[in-house]
Amino acid sequence: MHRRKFLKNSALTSAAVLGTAPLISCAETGTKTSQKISPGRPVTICTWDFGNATEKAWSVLNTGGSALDAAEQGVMVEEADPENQTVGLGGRPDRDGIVTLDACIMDSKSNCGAVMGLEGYVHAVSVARRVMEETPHVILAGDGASQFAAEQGFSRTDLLTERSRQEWMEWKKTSKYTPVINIENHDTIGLLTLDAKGDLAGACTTSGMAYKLRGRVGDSPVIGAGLYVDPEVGAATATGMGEEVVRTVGSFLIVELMRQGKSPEEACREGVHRIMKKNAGRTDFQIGFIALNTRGETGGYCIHPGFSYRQYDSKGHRNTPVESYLKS
Ligand code: SD4
Repeated sequence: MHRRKFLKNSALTSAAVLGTAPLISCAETGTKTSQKISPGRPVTICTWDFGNATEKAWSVLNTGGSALDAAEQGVMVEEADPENQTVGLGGRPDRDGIVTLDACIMDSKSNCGAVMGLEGYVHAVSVARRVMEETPHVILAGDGASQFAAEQGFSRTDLLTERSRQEWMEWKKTSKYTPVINIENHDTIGLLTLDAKGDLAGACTTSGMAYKLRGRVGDSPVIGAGLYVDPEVGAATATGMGEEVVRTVGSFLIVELMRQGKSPEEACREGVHRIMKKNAGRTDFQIGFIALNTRGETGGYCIHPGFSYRQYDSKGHRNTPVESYLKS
């Protein structure tokens, strides 16, 4: 059964159910699960099971494209997919029924760009890239970001699909302000790339927390929180409850842990644990990181509601619970 359908039809209370979703997708020669590490070979990974995104990124890398182009074009696949209700077109709206997008992009030279609360443009990542390349700034937000997108020639689109509108109308009927991020709303895409020249890049894009307060921005467009790239060490990106990732400057933390000698997998694990230590007693949110180092090694780590941990190695799909934080 398709994963999203499966989750929708489930009670969604047990970590075992949630554990069916892989945190990390890899691509090599067009497949999304295998990841052989060899010098000079490009690598790409992304959050969750967005095989089409990694395949696109892989095709860019495999034909000599740059890490930056691959990162952008990979996540654009999800931005354009109306069935993905947490990214781009068809994303779930905010509390007022308006879809707003957050995205950022970063390359090996510490060039970066971001948009926050962008309305009316599908490819937030491409607008973020223009901010990086065409302005002296790093972030544009709200109306200014939309104005910039228009000036750059992006075409305006209504991002709210009928499906997302209907769900929002249903939500309003009970309308207690409890935005959900830990269950179905966990499909933010963060994608990391290493090209044949050894350059790294990353991109992260999302419609954020469903039914969020108008103006709310999570971690995804915040450099250092949702995404970080350091040419000497590696790159990391986050998914899950953005507020917790911002508080801990999560992706920067993962890169710094790799700098200290940890593998991508170990760094992601340590980062998740640090966040959980600050949230003792809470079991209501999800946090995950994936990481890629300059040698092309990859890894990820995720906590699901109920505090069951899942660890992912460079094969990408090891869904074995490795420990329980509550017991330790
Ligand atoms: C946010 N981190 O806006 C994003 C949402 C997310 O998986 O990653 N969901 O907080």
